[in-house]
Amino acid sequence: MGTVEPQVAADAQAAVTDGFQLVIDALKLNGIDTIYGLPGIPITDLTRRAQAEGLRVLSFRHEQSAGYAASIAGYLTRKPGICLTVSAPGFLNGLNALAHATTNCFPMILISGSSEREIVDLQQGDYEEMDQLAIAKPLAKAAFRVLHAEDIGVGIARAIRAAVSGRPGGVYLDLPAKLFAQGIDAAAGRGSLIKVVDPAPRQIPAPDAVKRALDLLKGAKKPLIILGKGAAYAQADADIRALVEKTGIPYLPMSMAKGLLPDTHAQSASAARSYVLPEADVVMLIGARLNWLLSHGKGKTWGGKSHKDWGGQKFIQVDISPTEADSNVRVDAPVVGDIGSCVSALLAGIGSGWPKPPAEWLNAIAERKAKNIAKMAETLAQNPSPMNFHSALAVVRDIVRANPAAMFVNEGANALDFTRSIVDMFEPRKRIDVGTWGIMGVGMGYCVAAAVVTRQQVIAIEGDSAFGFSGMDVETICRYNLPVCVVILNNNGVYKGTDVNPRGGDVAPTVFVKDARYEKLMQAFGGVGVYATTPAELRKGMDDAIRSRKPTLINAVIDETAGTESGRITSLNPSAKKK
Ligand SMILES: Cc1ncc(C[n+]2csc(CCOP(=O)(O)OP(=O)(O)O)c2C)c(N)n1
Ligand SMILES: [Mg+2]
Repeated sequence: MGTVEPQVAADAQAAVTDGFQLVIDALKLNGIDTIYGLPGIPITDLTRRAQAEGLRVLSFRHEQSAGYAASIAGYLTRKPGICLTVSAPGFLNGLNALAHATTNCFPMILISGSSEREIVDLQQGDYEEMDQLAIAKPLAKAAFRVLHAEDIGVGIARAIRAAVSGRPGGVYLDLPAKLFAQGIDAAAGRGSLIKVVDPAPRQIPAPDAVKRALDLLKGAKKPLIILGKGAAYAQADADIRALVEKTGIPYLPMSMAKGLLPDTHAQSASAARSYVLPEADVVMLIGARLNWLLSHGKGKTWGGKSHKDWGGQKFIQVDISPTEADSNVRVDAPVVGDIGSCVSALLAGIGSGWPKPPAEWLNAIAERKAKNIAKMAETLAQNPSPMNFHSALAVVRDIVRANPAAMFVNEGANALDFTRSIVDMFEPRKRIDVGTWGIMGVGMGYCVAAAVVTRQQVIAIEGDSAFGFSGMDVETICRYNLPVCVVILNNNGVYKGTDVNPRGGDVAPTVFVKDARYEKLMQAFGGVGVYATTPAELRKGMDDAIRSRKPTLINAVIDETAGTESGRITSLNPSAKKK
């Protein structure tokens, strides 16, 4: 008898599974291999068991960084990035990233543990009490809660579908503490899991919509194509390039669409942006929205007489969402479908022998481009002391050209705007940045996810303020020994380091500690820290980092007078009449 009893007990154990296990099994069944999160009640054992089951569990120092990592992993892979947090405060820390994912159309699932429903709903003061589902709803594309272990399969399937289908976005999944320990029959548990079939079904555009768009494009005298990050997300790189090249139409890449075609491409109109926007007569938007980043498609940027006037352009809008068209100005030819299917249908309609745009238009753009590029080359060739944004970014530009496969992270104000225009990208989905909101704090989370997902070298160009939002996660970079080279363009503050408080006392709100030694932060965790005051020192630091693949932070000291208020969006900043 004594030898039989343990066997019976083991069998009984194997016949039962629990909520922890079912969450892990459901994620694995759907090809999810990485969790970005931060442990604590009630999800600590979930992180342990997920790791034991072969999932990669990346632990951060703040949920916001974990969330940003998950969001960009979703963008890069077209699979939902998973962020896992504890209840109330951990959930709230992750929520910023969830909203960011929804706004930027990145597929992400924020999974948060939550406290006891009975106590939360009666507001009896539970540990980390909060009605998380209600709070997440307005910020997420969808939000679900699972109360019973047998519903975990459905809950995760619904979350995956909601995150990646149609226009992708952030999804919230609420898992109360009690769920994790619930035991159910193992066979029933297995049977309840769902492997999602075709999670992001293709959406084929209607042939008449494609024809309407091509007819409009064919009649254009000054056509322009604008590529947005939706186009980059689609991973239809060869077709997008073929569409641009076969039509011969000049194109502008939005920030994260840089590199879809190499920025040095003859048809790129980036260096003549302020000429082509007001001059174009037909504009085809591919995965780009007419939001603030494109001045809402109207006003002076587009040649309108005043702030809200139409510039006269006709728009073709290729987008997954049928409600995107007409959001800001009239769209004459909406083409609704997934970008890959739309571009391939447009390509088929174009066939061969599509007439090139009038030479007059192409020559006018080429002339502006040449002039602006020559002017920029002159500025970049200068070597002022102290180093400024241009002389530092001339180095970064060379290094990215020599390492086109490296992932490139960028945030800040001047540190963002100068970098975006100076540093060319050569391959799709290499540049990841502040996105639709111009959000600060994505930096270190993006670095971790970019390194983990792509296994490529990561280069991050960070404003000193931008870096501070997620700076502690350099420890995470060191802990996982990731090939990340962070360059801080350090001008002692937000926009610049020269503001003074007229009353004396505290320093001005935009100013930081002068000559802060950020590189020591990286050294504290075993990484390489470099203090660079010249382009030569910066170049050596970056070269060494890329050669060694060691976590590296370069504190690049920039002239503190070099920036402008709000970088390139000064016009959006209400300025007090009385200073
Ligand atoms: C989450 C968040 N908080 C605040 C801001 C406002 N903001 C825009 S840029 C910026 C920092 C700019 O300074 P820095 O990163 O040092 O870049 P610089 O212009 O100095 O190169 C701030 C705080 C923001 N965009 N996002
Ligand atoms: Mg700064």
